[in-house]
Amino acid sequence: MLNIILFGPPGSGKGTQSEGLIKKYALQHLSTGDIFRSEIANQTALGLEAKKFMDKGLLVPDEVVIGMIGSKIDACVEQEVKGFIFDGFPRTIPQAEALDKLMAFKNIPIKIVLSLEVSEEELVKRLLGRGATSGRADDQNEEIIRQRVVEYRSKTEPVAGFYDKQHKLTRVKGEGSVDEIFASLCHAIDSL
Ligand code: B4P
Repeated sequence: MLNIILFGPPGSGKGTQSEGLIKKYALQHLSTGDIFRSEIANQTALGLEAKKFMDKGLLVPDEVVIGMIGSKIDACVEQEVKGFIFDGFPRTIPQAEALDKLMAFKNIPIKIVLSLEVSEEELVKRLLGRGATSGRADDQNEEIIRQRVVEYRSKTEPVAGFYDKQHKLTRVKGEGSVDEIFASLCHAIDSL
């Protein structure tokens, strides 16, 4: 199974690049951000809990995220998918450890972690741009966007080191056109 983690700061293009990768490699997309936004739209208990954190630019607590992703993986494995693309997950070391355990138990390990590298100024510019048109609450205020970057630097960036130690991390330049970045990601996957 081709199991990929698409990693990077908020606004680095994980959602954008996932769209092309899913089509090219026939993968199952699991985006924790998309799942939370759908739960919020449906006003479920999970959505209401996640919203409290997302609106402030904070990460949703690990126990909420890990429980949710576990049941989504189980549902997909039953459908015999060709592989997963994890977009926006794992975002903390406990999430990475939980995912490793889960995938080892199912004997479907992570093959590659692709890290999109983008400067903070470019991230803020992209997210404010999206906030102006998408109505996404967490993209509308520069202070909240910068808080998301702070969360990323303190809690998420160490996850890159976790996978580097396993020799699974590939860093990819995340600035340039969407097509150029897509070509770099495909090159890394095809070199496996
Ligand atoms: P996510 O939904 O994961 O979103 P994101 O990090 O903001 O964006 P992404 O990197 O996918 O950027 P995109 O392609 O859309 O997270 C939202 C929130 O959910 C988090 O802050 C957190 O609160 C919560 N959450 C989610 N997962 C969690 C977890 N595991 N644990 C705890 N909390 C969790 O691109 C952004 C913009 O850039 C778009 O407008 C796009 O058009 C543009 N863009 C993309 N590529 C570009 C390029 N090459 N050039 C110019 N613009 C580009």
